[in-house]
Amino acid sequence: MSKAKRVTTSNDVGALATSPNERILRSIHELYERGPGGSNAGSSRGGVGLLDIANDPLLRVKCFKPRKKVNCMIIGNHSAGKSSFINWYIGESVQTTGVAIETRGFTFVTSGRKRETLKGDATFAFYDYLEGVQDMEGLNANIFTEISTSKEKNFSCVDFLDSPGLVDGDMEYPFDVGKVINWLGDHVDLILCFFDPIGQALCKRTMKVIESLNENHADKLAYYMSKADQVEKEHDRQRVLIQITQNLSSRIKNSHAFKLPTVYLPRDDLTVPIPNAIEEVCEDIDRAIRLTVQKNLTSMKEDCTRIGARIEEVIKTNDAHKVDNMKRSMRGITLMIIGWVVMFLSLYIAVKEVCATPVIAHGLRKLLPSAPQLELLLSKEAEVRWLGIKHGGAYALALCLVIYAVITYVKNAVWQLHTLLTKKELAKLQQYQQYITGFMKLREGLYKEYFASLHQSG
Ligand SMILES: Nc1nc2c(ncn2[C@@H]2O[C@H](COP(=O)(O)OP(=O)(O)OP(=O)(O)O)[C@@H](O)[C@H]2O)c(=O)[nH]1
Ligand SMILES: [Mg+2]
Repeated sequence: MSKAKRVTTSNDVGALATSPNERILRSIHELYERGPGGSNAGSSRGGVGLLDIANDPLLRVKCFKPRKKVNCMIIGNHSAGKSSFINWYIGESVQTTGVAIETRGFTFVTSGRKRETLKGDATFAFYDYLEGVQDMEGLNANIFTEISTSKEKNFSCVDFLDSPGLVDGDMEYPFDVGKVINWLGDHVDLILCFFDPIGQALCKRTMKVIESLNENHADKLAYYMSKADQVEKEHDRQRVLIQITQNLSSRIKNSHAFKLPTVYLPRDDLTVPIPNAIEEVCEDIDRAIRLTVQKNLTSMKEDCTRIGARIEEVIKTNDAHKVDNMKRSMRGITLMIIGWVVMFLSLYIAVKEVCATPVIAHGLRKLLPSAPQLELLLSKEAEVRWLGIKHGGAYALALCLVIYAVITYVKNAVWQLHTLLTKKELAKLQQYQQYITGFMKLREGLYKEYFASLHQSG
């Protein structure tokens, strides 16, 4: 069965994924990397992915592989409950928590088949977007990846990024923490900001980081008052909320949409009821996942359209080149024939001139004494036969040679042919067109699946 035909099945990629969003994200990723056949597509490295087509030297379309997971960074003051939230979300204590300054570096927490900890170099290799900060002093020794086998909530669609707690004063970070957070802000999809009521909710460093993140990524930021259960009295909580809000309001954009829900890790031993919006944090993560699914589906459509248009352009250009090559060849052949005529004339003049020289003429008379045409060629007039000019033959010969040189130059300039696609290349492009049609169909299938999942959850 041809690869193009295989494109019509939709569910052979991402089959291991459980939730629809996870399945769709994985499928899109697979389609970019290995194509619809995935690892079963025959060749040793799988089928033809969208990236393979885009990167083909015949096309060279810039195209980026969409992410398989949503990247969610958590920032906030020291001891705001960042690591505890991640542990709670995945239902496993992968991150150390406590009242001391626990997290001194950055830790990615991701789902995988085996519990594993990756150090700096491996983390940089795992998250290729970190390339820009790879050489930053002090970061390599303070960046890790924790791989967890947890399947809790939507963890399979999220990569958490735990950041060092922000504090004011003498605290020395082994790297420029503000710079790294800002840099990461450009690459993650969601930034959760935790403010705890007791700690340094008004920490200047936190405020500064939030202010600069707001400049470009206001829409990625979500704010929470964490560890709200530590303040039992309602009016105390309100006071803290007002204080944090006042501090933030001058530093954040779209403050009209500003929300600061109170959250804490669920517990059964509360003496007074305290509102807990922890589900809102999960909902924000879910929303980011849905947005990423939509974004990836849109990117895939755009990429397919761009690649399809590029294939058409290459084929059209090749057709136009074929016609142009014909025209150029006709002009070249015409000039070549004219050149030959001029060259023939030059030769004729040259022979006449040479024969007219006394030594050659004498030799010829001796050699062919009875040739009737010979005298005509060798007559004294031969020297003046070109427009009555003495040595006119030599001038005429020179002129012919110059004309010949000019014609040859023009012919060479005109007769330059475009390189055309080989039959094999053309066939490959036509096959790519079929693949792209198949990718679009698959994408439509994924879109339907996505909408169906919205109805189910709604
Ligand atoms: N009461 C209460 N305590 C919490 C909550 N979340 C975390 N804690 C406690 O707060 C302390 C600090 O929590 P961490 O998760 O280590 O805080 P962090 O923000 O990661 O701290 P750093 O890594 O130092 O920046 C720990 O003792 C947690 O048990 C919460 O919702 N309620
Ligand atoms: Mg921590």
